[in-house]
Amino acid sequence: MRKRVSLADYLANETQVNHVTAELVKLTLTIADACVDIAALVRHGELADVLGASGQQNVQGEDQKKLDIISNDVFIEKTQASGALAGIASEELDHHHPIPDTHQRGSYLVTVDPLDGSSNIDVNGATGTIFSVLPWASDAAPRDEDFLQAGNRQVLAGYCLYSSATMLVLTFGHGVAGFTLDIETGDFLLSHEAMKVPAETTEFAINAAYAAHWYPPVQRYIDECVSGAAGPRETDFNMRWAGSMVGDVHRILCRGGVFLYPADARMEKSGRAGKLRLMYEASPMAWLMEQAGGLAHTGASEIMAVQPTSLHQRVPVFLGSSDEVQRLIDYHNA
Ligand code: P6P
Repeated sequence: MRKRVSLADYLANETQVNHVTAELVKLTLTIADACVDIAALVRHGELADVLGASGQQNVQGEDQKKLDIISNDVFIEKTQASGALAGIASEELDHHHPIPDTHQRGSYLVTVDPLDGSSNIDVNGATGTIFSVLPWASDAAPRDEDFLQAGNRQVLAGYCLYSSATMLVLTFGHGVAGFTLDIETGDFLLSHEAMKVPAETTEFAINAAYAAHWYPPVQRYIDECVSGAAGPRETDFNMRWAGSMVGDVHRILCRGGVFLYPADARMEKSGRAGKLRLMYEASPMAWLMEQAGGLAHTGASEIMAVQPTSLHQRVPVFLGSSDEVQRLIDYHNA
């Protein structure tokens, strides 16, 4: 195999060229280490006796898988010791996790979905860890409300995809880079130098089971796609739905596509503005998409511009190939 750039070498270059701080480099390497540990647990599956339900529910009222809890514990245990963090907010915790006094507090906050798509875990489907890093300029310990920063304040966003290969994909605001885990050495090696999302696509991702509840702009968009060459789009479309945002987003970063998780009438009855969470799903994925030349929108606002009002706030999500996201924005404004 040809010599590839390691994550550590890539980060050293980011420090030189793009002034990524040593503290943020340390945090990135620690997050990568946590993901290597989670990947090992996911890869061993039933043999590691970590599959199945935990019998507990998280703040979202969702049944937690054993691996949801274990992944959360691994991520927190590793990153709280990095010396770069002042606090950790997780999908699996009602409130943020403060950094224990035994560890040095740092200049950053992280929000994390430790195991996105965990409903896939028992059927060996794609899952992932999604993370978003925000600045924290104070020496004081943060409060929950200090995490409520818009996506355009992120300094690092990324995910680790646990699938055929384990891949770390991240951005510091200078493009999107993908690293593939060499399971022999445990190193992430640069494999996708500058990921770009084509503006055009004929592939959409949505859970069509909820079609009866969609609002008109989404109904119109999907109807037109499904009408294919005989319809107003005058071309046939394909559909994919991974059941894991990380899996769908990675496919879109690799070959284009448009991902839709809209709010719908069903959710409105329960007061929810969508399913996906802003802080640790929509915002980090939105930055990756924009950095790769795509768009990310709620239908009413760029996702990166949404000012959060709560840690576990949900938003509608339309992201991916810019021509298709723009069409969805236009349909919402029609
Ligand atoms: P549905 C996983 O639970 C998740 O949060 C995302 O990763 C994924 O895109 C979505 O929910 C799947 O939702 O309603 O199709 O199960």
